[in-house]
Amino acid sequence: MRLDVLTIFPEYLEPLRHALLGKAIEKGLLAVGVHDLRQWATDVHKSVDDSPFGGGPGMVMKPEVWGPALDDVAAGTGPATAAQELASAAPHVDRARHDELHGREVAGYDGRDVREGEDPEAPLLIVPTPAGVPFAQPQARAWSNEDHIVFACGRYEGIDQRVVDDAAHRYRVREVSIGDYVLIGGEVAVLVMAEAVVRLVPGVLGNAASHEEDSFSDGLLEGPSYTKPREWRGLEVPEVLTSGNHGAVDRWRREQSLRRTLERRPELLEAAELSKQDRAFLEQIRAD
Ligand code: 6GU
Repeated sequence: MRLDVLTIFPEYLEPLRHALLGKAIEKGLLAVGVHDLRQWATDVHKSVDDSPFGGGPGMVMKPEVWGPALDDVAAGTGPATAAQELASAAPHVDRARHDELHGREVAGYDGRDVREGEDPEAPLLIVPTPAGVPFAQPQARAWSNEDHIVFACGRYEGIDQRVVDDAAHRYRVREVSIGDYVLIGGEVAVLVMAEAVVRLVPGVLGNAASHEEDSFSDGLLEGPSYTKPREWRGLEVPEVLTSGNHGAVDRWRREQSLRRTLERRPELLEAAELSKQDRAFLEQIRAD
């Protein structure tokens, strides 16, 4: 997978070099290019924004800068070839991760994000904006199958809408939000989405089974986890977890997951796949 990021703050994307993403780069599963948008500025002041038509506060990012920048990044031409290729920050280590040691098969997720009339070969263009459709685990899964994702980070009041409309000739374009709050720009949202997507690329996390128990993978929140010691500051680990009864452990985990989802995200229960036993358990705690 290749990720390209267009931004006026390339240094904001430094964290992509660390931890999981750095490991994916080291393994050759991921390439990341970070491009300074000002390389495509046309005037001596390297300006990238202008006042909005119709008036109002703030500035709008200019189409004559964004248009050629997106053309070049899609084609790998012009200043885009001089991208700062991110290398991993980690010292090279060939120690297998704990979750790689179980010999499980690495498998990808089914399904891609291709809409009717779109070229499935066109790269995906992600435009982070608080006015976008919500980004969630289904997008993370679908996008983990992409060869090339480009992120266009807007600042100020956003990017001239014609940039997004025109980019649809070369890209599959998605305007997305990472939540109901306003950030100053799209850079941090790109870090969030890149991490959510890249950890699902086959071989990055080591095994797909470790995703199957993630929150949201079955539409429910994950329950609590415990490790040694059995007793800590007077607090005991729930007895069932040390009982050796795997059936009882599985049922207890399911119930913790249901309880937590009911308390914190009750709306998720409507879309989740629930057994008769699940429904009976929820009825019981609702009654308590
Ligand atoms: Cl994706 N971008 C910006 N700038 N603000 C946001 C956002 C994205 N998601 C929530 N707020």
